[in-house]
Amino acid sequence: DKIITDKKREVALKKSIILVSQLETSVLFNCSTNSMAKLLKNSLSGIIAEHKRRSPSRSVINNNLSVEDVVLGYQNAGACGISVLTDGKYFGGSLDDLLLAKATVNIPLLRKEFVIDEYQILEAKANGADVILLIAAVLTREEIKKLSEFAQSLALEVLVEVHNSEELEKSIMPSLDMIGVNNRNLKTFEVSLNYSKELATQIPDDFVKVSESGISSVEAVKELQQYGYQGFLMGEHFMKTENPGKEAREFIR
Ligand code: IGP
Repeated sequence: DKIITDKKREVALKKSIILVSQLETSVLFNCSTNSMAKLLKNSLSGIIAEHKRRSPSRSVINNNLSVEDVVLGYQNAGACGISVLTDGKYFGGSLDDLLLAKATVNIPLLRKEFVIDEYQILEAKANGADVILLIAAVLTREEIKKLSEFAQSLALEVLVEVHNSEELEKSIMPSLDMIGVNNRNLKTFEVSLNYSKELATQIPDDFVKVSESGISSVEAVKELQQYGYQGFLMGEHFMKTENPGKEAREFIR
């Protein structure tokens, strides 16, 4: 389903315009201030907590909790933002999860998705996202530029995810807000915080540095902070518990 026809695109654009105008006015007015990058810069903890039911690397993580309970728990814990998986096939998520999260909390939301087309960015905006993710492994430099500039034009922030120095070099451009290093190799699922440590010095200071995946201790966060990281994207460690918000509190000062 990678092919999106012009007709589909046109319909989606119309739908999105209607959906955006339907969002509460407060949501629209908050757009410019709901900056995840700014919150991360000003936070001592920098936790971006993720809502994730299952994953290809671990199958079921948590199927019993409601989106509302999870995201409210994260917000009450003091998270800087929440990442909501909207991919259905591999992660059991949906755009409805994102919209429900938007209706429940007011901290910035990241649409966690394999974005390859502007259509998905409009969907993100229409369903309450403040930030989109672009995965450098599946995009060319031209695509990253086109998609990030489109997101910017909708007042969305952009987190670009990289896993090695080639992906990082290809991605650096002014239309990004945050650069995330994924500690998990998406092909082998192998996880090592060394990816973040090794790439840290190569990320220009203009971008908020985010370390993603495989983080499960306060010590690991503190160590990554020494390397200049201000954001920590954590999912499984919280979601595998019965009370993700409570576990998140252990990480937030
Ligand atoms: C969270 P973890 O190991 O804490 O659950 O990881 C997040 O980084 C991970 O879900 C993720 C992801 C992705 C998922 C990072 N990049 C791209 C789907 C697509």
